[in-house]
Amino acid sequence: MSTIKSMRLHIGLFGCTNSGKSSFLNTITNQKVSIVSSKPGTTTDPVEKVMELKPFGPVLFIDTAGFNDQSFLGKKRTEKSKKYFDRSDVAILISDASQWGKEELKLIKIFKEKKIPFCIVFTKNSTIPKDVLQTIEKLKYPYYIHPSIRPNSDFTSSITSMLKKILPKDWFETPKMVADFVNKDDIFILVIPIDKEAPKNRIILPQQQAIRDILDKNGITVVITPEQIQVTLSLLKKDPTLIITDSQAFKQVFSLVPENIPVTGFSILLARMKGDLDEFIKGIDMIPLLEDGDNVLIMEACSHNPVCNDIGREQIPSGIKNHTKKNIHFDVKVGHDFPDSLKKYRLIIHCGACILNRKEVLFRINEAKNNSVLITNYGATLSYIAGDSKRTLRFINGQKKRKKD
Ligand SMILES: Nc1nc2c(ncn2[C@@H]2O[C@H](COP(=O)(O)OP(=O)(O)OP(=O)(O)O)[C@@H](O)[C@H]2O)c(=O)[nH]1
Ligand code: SF4
Ligand SMILES: [Mg+2]
Repeated sequence: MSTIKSMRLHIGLFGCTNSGKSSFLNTITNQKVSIVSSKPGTTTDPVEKVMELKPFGPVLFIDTAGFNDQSFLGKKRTEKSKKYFDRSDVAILISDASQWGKEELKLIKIFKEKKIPFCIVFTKNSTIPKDVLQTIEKLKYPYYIHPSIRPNSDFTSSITSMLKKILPKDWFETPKMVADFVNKDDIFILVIPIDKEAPKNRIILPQQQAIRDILDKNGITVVITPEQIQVTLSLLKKDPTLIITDSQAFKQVFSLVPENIPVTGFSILLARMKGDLDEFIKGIDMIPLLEDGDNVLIMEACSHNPVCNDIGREQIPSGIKNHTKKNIHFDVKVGHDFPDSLKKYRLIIHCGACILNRKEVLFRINEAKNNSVLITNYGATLSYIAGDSKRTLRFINGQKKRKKD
């Protein structure tokens, strides 16, 4: 199973036009990924490239447009590149030392404000002015002087050792989807509806991840459709440790599974892994408080999934309206661009965010907090509409408490 993009370390390449960002990307990947030219403003839209980079495993490099492009289109490109700050786990500031100046300092200020660990790569073999070097050394910013634009192992190992220095210590301990719940021979039932909306001939990534986590810990996975719940429970000699269901099947699962057997959803586990489940739970408490005329933002991270399409546009709006009996207005926004203004909303309901990295999900949660808007996700909302959001959270809360004790 290849690592999904959202789980890779995201490394943003930022700097002025012509500083050598695209050359850096091509050098480190040893491929012609980005167009390089001596004309400033060559990279217009950010370019993403995945690669295996030891010891981090799979990473995603993001080559951005030059930060100092003041032309009309340049400003638009810069705006687009700025969105990548919120997706970058770490940043590399690429600079032609002879041009070092206020744009570089502006970028460093942004990295600090946004708490993005960063390092500096000086390109073009140009001499770094003494005062610049002194300041950088005094502030202990890791830097590397890139002697040539040809790939070589020294170059790669210098970059990786810089990245290792700046990466937060907990990066290598990214929470797993279910691994921390699993003991040897525990039984986990995964409920996956195979209806017309199910992707053809495959199961989706959160389901794959759950299976892999359970296998890693020598647990036992039983994968079934909702129609097989009763027969499966009757065939098992012991109760399953947990039933994990697709959000679409909450109602059916709640009605068929005895209360003593814990139930949760893939999207709840995904929220725990990538986001802040506690914030999403607070968001759920907002639903019964919604009033006539309130605006709710439905936020989907991508537009290609017909299941999410139906959940965001049909199931959740009609479920909430039926539940609250209020005339609530729903806006749907799709894609990587989170709206700049959230002021008009009382609640944000985010999709499962399977294509976003943890950094971006946390950024969105933070933006909601900064605008005093509560936020929750599809899974938590669907379990609420199905009548028992507390049940889907009970097991996770119990595990959390057990860990604390
Ligand atoms: N000698 C030398 N030239 C370099 C180096 N890095 C980049 N260049 C040259 O600098 C010019 C600009 O390089 P790019 O990699 O396109 O720069 P960029 O930062 O991506 O530029 P924009 O896309 O315009 O923002 C090209 O002519 C490169 O060949 C380097 O380390 N040494
Ligand atoms: S959960 Fe979000 S990111 Fe994942 S497929 Fe659905 S809309 Fe796309
Ligand atoms: Mg470029």
